[in-house]
Amino acid sequence: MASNLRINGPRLVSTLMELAAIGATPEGGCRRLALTEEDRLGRDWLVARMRGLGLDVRVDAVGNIVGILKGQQDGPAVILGSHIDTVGTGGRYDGALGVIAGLELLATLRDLGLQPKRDLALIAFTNEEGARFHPDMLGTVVWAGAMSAEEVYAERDAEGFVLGEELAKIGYRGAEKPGFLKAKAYLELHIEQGPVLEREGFGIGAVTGVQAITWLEFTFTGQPNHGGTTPMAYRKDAGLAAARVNLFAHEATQRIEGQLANMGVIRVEPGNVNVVPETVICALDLRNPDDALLAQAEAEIRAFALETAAQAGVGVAIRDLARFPAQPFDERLIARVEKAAMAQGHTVRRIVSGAGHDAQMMARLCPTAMIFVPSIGGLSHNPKEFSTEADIIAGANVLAEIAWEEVNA
Ligand code: HGY
Ligand code: MN
Ligand code: MN
Repeated sequence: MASNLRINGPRLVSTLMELAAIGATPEGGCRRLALTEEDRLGRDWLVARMRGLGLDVRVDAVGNIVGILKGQQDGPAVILGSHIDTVGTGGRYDGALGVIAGLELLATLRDLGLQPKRDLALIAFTNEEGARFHPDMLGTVVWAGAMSAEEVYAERDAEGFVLGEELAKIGYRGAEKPGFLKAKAYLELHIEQGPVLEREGFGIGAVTGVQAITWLEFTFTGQPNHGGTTPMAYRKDAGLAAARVNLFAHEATQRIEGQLANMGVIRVEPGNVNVVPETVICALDLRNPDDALLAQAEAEIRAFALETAAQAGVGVAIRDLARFPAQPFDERLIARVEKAAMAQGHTVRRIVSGAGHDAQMMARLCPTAMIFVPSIGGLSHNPKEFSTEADIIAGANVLAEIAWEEVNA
Protein backbone atom coordinates (compact mmCIF):
# COMPACT_ATOMS: atom_id res chain seq x y z
CA MET A 1 0.00 0.00 0.00
CA ALA A 2 2.89 2.28 0.85
CA SER A 3 4.17 2.89 -2.65
CA ASN A 4 0.83 3.66 -4.34
CA LEU A 5 -0.91 5.63 -1.58
CA ARG A 6 -2.09 8.84 -3.24
CA ILE A 7 -3.98 11.76 -1.76
CA ASN A 8 -7.06 13.38 -3.30
CA GLY A 9 -5.46 16.22 -5.28
CA PRO A 10 -8.58 18.29 -6.06
CA ARG A 11 -9.62 18.10 -2.39
CA LEU A 12 -6.13 19.22 -1.30
CA VAL A 13 -6.39 22.28 -3.55
CA SER A 14 -9.95 23.16 -2.52
CA THR A 15 -9.16 22.78 1.19
CA LEU A 16 -6.07 25.01 0.79
CA MET A 17 -8.21 27.67 -0.91
CA GLU A 18 -10.81 27.38 1.88
CA LEU A 19 -8.15 28.30 4.44
CA ALA A 20 -6.81 31.01 2.09
CA ALA A 21 -10.21 32.69 2.26
CA ILE A 22 -9.66 33.29 5.99
CA GLY A 23 -7.72 36.54 6.33
CA ALA A 24 -7.75 36.95 2.53
CA THR A 25 -6.31 40.30 1.36
CA PRO A 26 -7.49 42.36 -1.65
CA GLU A 27 -4.10 41.72 -3.32
CA GLY A 28 -4.84 37.96 -3.37
CA GLY A 29 -2.78 36.90 -0.38
CA CYS A 30 -3.45 36.17 3.28
CA ARG A 31 -2.95 38.14 6.46
CA ARG A 32 -3.31 36.00 9.58
CA LEU A 33 -0.81 37.53 11.99
CA ALA A 34 -0.29 35.32 15.02
CA LEU A 35 -2.96 35.53 17.73
CA THR A 36 -5.12 38.01 15.83
CA GLU A 37 -8.82 37.51 15.07
CA GLU A 38 -7.88 36.18 11.62
CA ASP A 39 -5.52 33.65 13.22
CA ARG A 40 -8.30 32.62 15.59
CA LEU A 41 -10.70 32.08 12.69
CA GLY A 42 -8.08 29.97 10.90
CA ARG A 43 -7.45 27.96 14.05
CA ASP A 44 -11.16 27.39 14.67
CA TRP A 45 -11.56 26.26 11.04
CA LEU A 46 -8.63 23.80 11.39
CA VAL A 47 -9.87 22.38 14.70
CA ALA A 48 -13.30 21.81 13.14
CA ARG A 49 -11.71 20.02 10.16
CA MET A 50 -9.57 17.87 12.47
CA ARG A 51 -12.59 16.95 14.59
CA GLY A 52 -14.53 16.20 11.39
CA LEU A 53 -11.88 13.57 10.61
CA GLY A 54 -12.34 12.00 14.03
CA LEU A 55 -8.90 13.09 15.27
CA ASP A 56 -8.13 13.50 18.97
CA VAL A 57 -7.55 17.28 19.05
CA ARG A 58 -5.42 18.85 21.78
CA VAL A 59 -4.12 22.41 22.31
CA ASP A 60 -0.98 23.04 24.33
CA ALA A 61 0.03 25.92 26.60
CA VAL A 62 1.31 28.07 23.71
CA GLY A 63 -1.55 27.30 21.33
CA ASN A 64 0.04 24.55 19.24
CA ILE A 65 -2.90 22.64 17.75
CA VAL A 66 -2.35 18.85 17.70
CA GLY A 67 -4.63 16.44 15.82
CA ILE A 68 -3.88 12.75 16.46
CA LEU A 69 -4.98 9.67 14.51
CA LYS A 70 -4.53 6.86 17.02
CA GLY A 71 -2.33 3.99 15.89
CA GLN A 72 -2.82 0.29 16.55
CA GLN A 73 -0.05 0.37 19.14
CA ASP A 74 1.40 2.85 21.61
CA GLY A 75 4.73 4.53 21.08
CA PRO A 76 6.23 7.67 19.53
CA ALA A 77 4.18 9.27 16.77
CA VAL A 78 5.06 10.36 13.27
CA ILE A 79 4.32 14.06 13.24
CA LEU A 80 3.44 16.19 10.22
CA GLY A 81 3.20 19.92 10.63
CA SER A 82 3.79 23.52 9.73
CA HIS A 83 1.97 26.77 10.52
CA ILE A 84 -1.12 28.76 9.53
CA ASP A 85 0.00 32.18 10.78
CA THR A 86 1.34 34.52 8.10
CA VAL A 87 3.40 37.70 7.76
CA GLY A 88 1.59 40.97 7.06
CA THR A 89 1.94 40.60 3.28
CA GLY A 90 1.53 36.82 3.34
CA GLY A 91 0.59 34.47 0.54
CA ARG A 92 -1.72 31.46 0.39
CA TYR A 93 0.93 28.71 0.59
CA ASP A 94 3.62 29.54 3.18
CA GLY A 95 2.90 27.21 6.11
CA ALA A 96 -0.67 26.46 5.08
CA LEU A 97 0.45 23.96 2.45
CA GLY A 98 2.17 21.74 5.03
CA VAL A 99 -0.82 21.77 7.37
CA ILE A 100 -3.36 21.13 4.62
CA ALA A 101 -1.24 18.35 3.06
CA GLY A 102 -1.19 16.65 6.47
CA LEU A 103 -4.94 17.09 6.81
CA GLU A 104 -5.42 15.64 3.31
CA LEU A 105 -3.35 12.55 4.11
CA LEU A 106 -5.44 11.98 7.23
CA ALA A 107 -8.63 12.39 5.17
CA THR A 108 -7.31 9.89 2.60
CA LEU A 109 -6.54 7.33 5.31
CA ARG A 110 -10.06 7.81 6.64
CA ASP A 111 -11.51 7.33 3.12
CA LEU A 112 -9.54 4.07 2.80
CA GLY A 113 -10.31 2.92 6.34
CA LEU A 114 -6.59 2.61 7.10
CA GLN A 115 -5.31 2.75 10.68
CA PRO A 116 -1.55 3.23 11.02
CA LYS A 117 0.58 1.05 13.27
CA ARG A 118 1.63 4.12 15.30
CA ASP A 119 -0.02 7.45 16.05
CA LEU A 120 0.02 9.85 13.09
CA ALA A 121 -0.27 13.47 14.24
CA LEU A 122 -0.66 16.83 12.54
CA ILE A 123 0.47 19.99 14.34
CA ALA A 124 -0.16 23.61 13.41
CA PHE A 125 2.50 25.47 15.40
CA THR A 126 1.97 28.90 16.91
CA ASN A 127 3.68 32.05 15.60
CA GLU A 128 6.10 30.42 13.17
CA GLU A 129 6.55 33.71 11.34
CA GLY A 130 7.68 35.84 14.25
CA ALA A 131 6.10 38.79 12.42
CA ARG A 132 4.18 40.02 15.46
CA PHE A 133 5.84 38.31 18.43
CA HIS A 134 9.46 37.17 18.74
CA PRO A 135 11.14 34.79 18.30
CA ASP A 136 9.93 33.17 15.12
CA MET A 137 9.22 29.43 15.24
CA LEU A 138 7.93 30.24 18.75
CA GLY A 139 5.56 27.25 18.94
CA THR A 140 8.31 24.74 18.16
CA VAL A 141 10.87 26.62 20.29
CA VAL A 142 8.61 25.92 23.28
CA TRP A 143 7.62 22.43 22.02
CA ALA A 144 11.33 21.54 21.87
CA GLY A 145 11.97 23.00 25.34
CA ALA A 146 14.29 25.82 24.23
CA MET A 147 12.00 28.36 25.97
CA SER A 148 9.20 27.90 28.52
CA ALA A 149 5.58 28.92 28.00
CA GLU A 150 5.94 31.40 30.86
CA GLU A 151 8.92 33.04 29.14
CA VAL A 152 7.10 33.57 25.86
CA TYR A 153 3.87 34.68 27.58
CA ALA A 154 5.69 37.89 28.51
CA GLU A 155 6.64 38.75 24.92
CA ARG A 156 5.10 42.02 23.65
CA ASP A 157 4.31 43.08 20.10
CA ALA A 158 5.12 46.54 18.71
CA GLU A 159 1.86 47.95 20.12
CA GLY A 160 2.63 46.54 23.57
CA PHE A 161 0.12 43.68 23.50
CA VAL A 162 1.26 40.75 25.65
CA LEU A 163 1.48 37.29 24.06
CA GLY A 164 0.00 35.36 27.00
CA GLU A 165 -3.03 37.65 27.10
CA GLU A 166 -3.54 37.58 23.33
CA LEU A 167 -3.35 33.78 23.36
CA ALA A 168 -6.01 33.59 26.08
CA LYS A 169 -8.13 36.20 24.27
CA ILE A 170 -8.41 33.97 21.17
CA GLY A 171 -9.07 30.92 23.34
CA TYR A 172 -5.91 28.95 22.52
CA ARG A 173 -4.01 29.00 25.78
CA GLY A 174 -4.43 25.24 26.09
CA ALA A 175 -3.90 22.74 28.86
CA GLU A 176 -1.45 20.34 27.23
CA LYS A 177 2.26 20.52 28.07
CA PRO A 178 4.24 21.56 24.96
CA GLY A 179 6.11 18.53 23.65
CA PHE A 180 3.63 16.13 25.25
CA LEU A 181 3.58 13.94 22.13
CA LYS A 182 6.86 12.08 21.60
CA ALA A 183 7.99 11.87 17.98
CA LYS A 184 9.56 9.05 15.97
CA ALA A 185 9.97 11.40 12.98
CA TYR A 186 8.83 14.82 11.81
CA LEU A 187 8.03 15.64 8.18
CA GLU A 188 7.09 19.03 6.74
CA LEU A 189 5.95 19.97 3.23
CA HIS A 190 6.63 23.62 2.39
CA ILE A 191 7.03 25.93 -0.59
CA GLU A 192 10.68 26.76 -1.37
CA GLN A 193 10.08 30.52 -1.06
CA GLY A 194 13.01 31.07 -3.41
CA PRO A 195 13.77 30.82 -7.16
CA VAL A 196 16.02 27.71 -7.34
CA LEU A 197 13.63 24.80 -8.07
CA GLU A 198 11.68 26.73 -10.69
CA ARG A 199 14.79 28.22 -12.33
CA GLU A 200 16.52 24.82 -12.53
CA GLY A 201 13.38 22.92 -13.49
CA PHE A 202 13.03 20.62 -10.46
CA GLY A 203 9.62 19.55 -9.15
CA ILE A 204 10.70 18.52 -5.63
CA GLY A 205 13.34 19.77 -3.20
CA ALA A 206 14.89 17.32 -0.73
CA VAL A 207 15.81 19.80 1.99
CA THR A 208 19.18 19.07 3.62
CA GLY A 209 18.75 21.63 6.41
CA VAL A 210 18.11 25.25 7.35
CA GLN A 211 20.66 28.07 7.37
CA ALA A 212 21.58 29.93 10.58
CA ILE A 213 19.40 32.92 11.56
CA THR A 214 20.04 35.89 13.88
CA TRP A 215 17.56 38.76 14.37
CA LEU A 216 18.87 41.87 16.16
CA GLU A 217 16.90 44.91 17.32
CA PHE A 218 18.71 48.29 17.56
CA THR A 219 17.25 51.21 19.50
CA PHE A 220 19.03 54.49 18.63
CA THR A 221 18.23 57.44 20.92
CA GLY A 222 18.98 60.92 19.59
CA GLN A 223 17.74 64.45 20.28
CA PRO A 224 14.57 65.72 18.62
CA ASN A 225 15.30 69.08 17.03
CA HIS A 226 14.17 71.37 14.24
CA GLY A 227 15.00 69.92 10.82
CA GLY A 228 15.40 73.40 9.33
CA THR A 229 17.23 75.45 11.92
CA THR A 230 19.61 72.99 13.60
CA PRO A 231 23.09 73.09 12.02
CA MET A 232 24.09 69.63 10.77
CA ALA A 233 27.08 69.49 13.13
CA TYR A 234 24.78 70.07 16.14
CA ARG A 235 22.38 67.22 15.36
CA LYS A 236 22.07 64.00 17.36
CA ASP A 237 20.35 62.14 14.56
CA ALA A 238 19.11 58.63 15.44
CA GLY A 239 17.92 58.20 11.85
CA LEU A 240 21.40 58.76 10.46
CA ALA A 241 22.86 56.06 12.73
CA ALA A 242 20.17 53.54 11.72
CA ALA A 243 20.69 54.27 8.03
CA ARG A 244 24.45 53.77 8.34
CA VAL A 245 23.97 50.41 10.12
CA ASN A 246 21.61 49.26 7.37
CA LEU A 247 24.14 50.23 4.70
CA PHE A 248 26.99 48.58 6.61
CA ALA A 249 24.99 45.34 6.95
CA HIS A 250 24.34 45.30 3.21
CA GLU A 251 28.03 45.95 2.50
CA ALA A 252 28.90 43.00 4.78
CA THR A 253 26.91 40.73 2.43
CA GLN A 254 29.38 41.67 -0.32
CA ARG A 255 32.37 40.77 1.82
CA ILE A 256 31.22 37.66 3.73
CA GLU A 257 30.47 34.46 1.78
CA GLY A 258 26.78 33.44 1.91
CA GLN A 259 25.81 36.42 4.11
CA LEU A 260 22.29 37.87 3.90
CA ALA A 261 20.93 40.99 5.59
CA ASN A 262 17.48 42.59 5.72
CA MET A 263 16.33 45.60 7.74
CA GLY A 264 12.59 44.97 7.58
CA VAL A 265 11.61 47.09 10.58
CA ILE A 266 12.43 50.82 10.87
CA ARG A 267 10.22 52.73 13.34
CA VAL A 268 10.97 56.45 13.73
CA GLU A 269 9.70 58.65 16.58
CA PRO A 270 8.20 61.21 16.42
CA GLY A 271 8.11 60.46 12.67
CA ASN A 272 7.59 64.04 11.51
CA VAL A 273 9.30 65.20 8.33
CA ASN A 274 10.66 68.37 9.98
CA VAL A 275 11.93 66.82 13.24
CA VAL A 276 15.35 65.25 13.69
CA PRO A 277 14.44 61.71 14.88
CA GLU A 278 14.47 61.19 18.61
CA THR A 279 14.27 57.40 18.54
CA VAL A 280 14.71 54.84 15.82
CA ILE A 281 13.96 51.17 16.48
CA CYS A 282 15.17 48.96 13.65
CA ALA A 283 15.53 45.20 13.27
CA LEU A 284 18.09 43.29 11.19
CA ASP A 285 17.49 39.77 9.86
CA LEU A 286 20.97 38.22 9.37
CA ARG A 287 21.42 34.74 7.86
CA ASN A 288 24.21 32.50 6.63
CA PRO A 289 24.48 28.75 5.99
CA ASP A 290 27.71 28.87 8.04
CA ASP A 291 27.44 29.57 11.79
CA ALA A 292 30.97 30.99 12.09
CA LEU A 293 30.52 33.42 9.18
CA LEU A 294 27.19 34.59 10.62
CA ALA A 295 28.89 35.18 13.98
CA GLN A 296 31.59 37.20 12.20
CA ALA A 297 28.99 39.33 10.40
CA GLU A 298 27.09 39.90 13.64
CA ALA A 299 30.22 40.94 15.53
CA GLU A 300 31.22 43.41 12.81
CA ILE A 301 27.73 44.92 12.65
CA ARG A 302 27.47 45.25 16.44
CA ALA A 303 30.86 46.98 16.60
CA PHE A 304 29.92 49.31 13.77
CA ALA A 305 26.62 50.21 15.42
CA LEU A 306 28.38 51.25 18.63
CA GLU A 307 30.96 53.26 16.70
CA THR A 308 28.47 55.02 14.43
CA ALA A 309 26.18 55.84 17.37
CA ALA A 310 29.12 57.48 19.15
CA GLN A 311 30.00 59.45 16.02
CA ALA A 312 26.38 60.62 15.65
CA GLY A 313 26.21 61.48 19.34
CA VAL A 314 23.28 59.12 19.94
CA GLY A 315 22.65 56.29 22.38
CA VAL A 316 22.27 52.71 21.21
CA ALA A 317 20.86 49.51 22.73
CA ILE A 318 21.04 46.15 20.93
CA ARG A 319 18.66 43.26 21.72
CA ASP A 320 18.48 39.68 20.44
CA LEU A 321 15.12 38.89 18.87
CA ALA A 322 15.94 35.41 17.57
CA ARG A 323 18.98 33.17 17.26
CA PHE A 324 19.01 29.76 15.52
CA PRO A 325 22.16 27.84 14.48
CA ALA A 326 22.29 26.12 11.11
CA GLN A 327 20.28 22.89 11.40
CA PRO A 328 20.97 19.81 9.25
CA PHE A 329 18.14 17.30 8.63
CA ASP A 330 18.23 13.50 8.83
CA GLU A 331 20.25 11.91 6.01
CA ARG A 332 18.10 8.73 5.88
CA LEU A 333 14.91 10.79 5.48
CA ILE A 334 16.50 13.18 2.97
CA ALA A 335 17.44 10.17 0.82
CA ARG A 336 13.89 8.85 1.30
CA VAL A 337 12.49 12.12 -0.08
CA GLU A 338 14.71 11.76 -3.14
CA LYS A 339 13.69 8.10 -3.62
CA ALA A 340 9.94 8.76 -3.25
CA ALA A 341 10.08 11.75 -5.59
CA MET A 342 11.87 9.76 -8.29
CA ALA A 343 9.62 6.71 -7.78
CA GLN A 344 6.63 9.00 -8.35
CA GLY A 345 8.20 10.38 -11.53
CA HIS A 346 9.33 13.79 -10.30
CA THR A 347 12.67 15.55 -10.72
CA VAL A 348 14.34 16.22 -7.38
CA ARG A 349 17.42 18.00 -6.06
CA ARG A 350 18.87 18.62 -2.65
CA ILE A 351 18.56 22.16 -1.36
CA VAL A 352 19.36 24.17 1.80
CA SER A 353 16.43 26.18 3.15
CA GLY A 354 16.95 29.94 3.18
CA ALA A 355 13.82 30.37 5.29
CA GLY A 356 13.39 29.26 8.87
CA HIS A 357 10.87 26.51 9.58
CA ASP A 358 9.32 24.62 12.48
CA ALA A 359 11.30 21.63 11.22
CA GLN A 360 14.54 23.22 12.37
CA MET A 361 13.41 23.00 15.98
CA MET A 362 11.76 19.58 15.60
CA ALA A 363 15.11 18.29 14.29
CA ARG A 364 16.42 18.72 17.86
CA LEU A 365 13.87 16.11 19.01
CA CYS A 366 13.69 13.48 16.27
CA PRO A 367 14.77 12.56 12.71
CA THR A 368 13.35 15.34 10.55
CA ALA A 369 13.06 16.17 6.87
CA MET A 370 11.32 18.68 4.65
CA ILE A 371 9.95 18.49 1.14
CA PHE A 372 9.93 21.64 -1.01
CA VAL A 373 7.84 22.47 -4.04
CA PRO A 374 8.67 25.34 -6.42
CA SER A 375 7.64 28.93 -5.74
CA ILE A 376 6.74 30.60 -9.03
CA GLY A 377 8.99 33.60 -9.57
CA GLY A 378 10.66 32.74 -6.27
CA LEU A 379 8.13 35.00 -4.55
CA SER A 380 7.08 34.57 -0.92
CA HIS A 381 5.99 36.77 1.97
CA ASN A 382 4.15 38.47 -0.88
CA PRO A 383 0.46 38.21 -1.87
CA LYS A 384 1.55 37.04 -5.32
CA GLU A 385 3.11 33.89 -3.78
CA PHE A 386 2.08 30.98 -6.03
CA SER A 387 2.73 27.28 -6.56
CA THR A 388 1.01 25.19 -9.23
CA GLU A 389 -1.65 22.62 -8.40
CA ALA A 390 0.49 19.91 -10.02
CA ASP A 391 3.47 20.80 -7.84
CA ILE A 392 1.58 20.95 -4.54
CA ILE A 393 -0.20 17.66 -5.30
CA ALA A 394 3.17 16.09 -6.16
CA GLY A 395 4.66 17.35 -2.90
CA ALA A 396 1.69 16.08 -0.89
CA ASN A 397 1.99 12.62 -2.48
CA VAL A 398 5.71 12.43 -1.68
CA LEU A 399 4.88 13.44 1.91
CA ALA A 400 2.10 10.81 2.04
CA GLU A 401 4.33 7.97 0.85
CA ILE A 402 7.10 8.69 3.35
CA ALA A 403 4.76 9.39 6.27
CA TRP A 404 2.80 6.19 5.65
CA GLU A 405 6.00 4.13 5.50
CA GLU A 406 7.46 5.77 8.63
CA VAL A 407 4.29 5.39 10.69
CA ASN A 408 4.10 1.66 9.91
CA ALA A 409 7.82 0.89 10.25
O1 HGY B 1 11.72 34.09 8.77
C1 HGY B 1 11.58 33.00 8.22
O2 HGY B 1 12.48 32.52 7.57
C2 HGY B 1 10.28 32.24 8.33
O3 HGY B 1 9.46 32.64 7.27
N1 HGY B 1 9.64 32.45 9.59
MN1 MN C 1 6.73 29.06 6.56
MN1 MN D 1 7.17 32.57 6.25
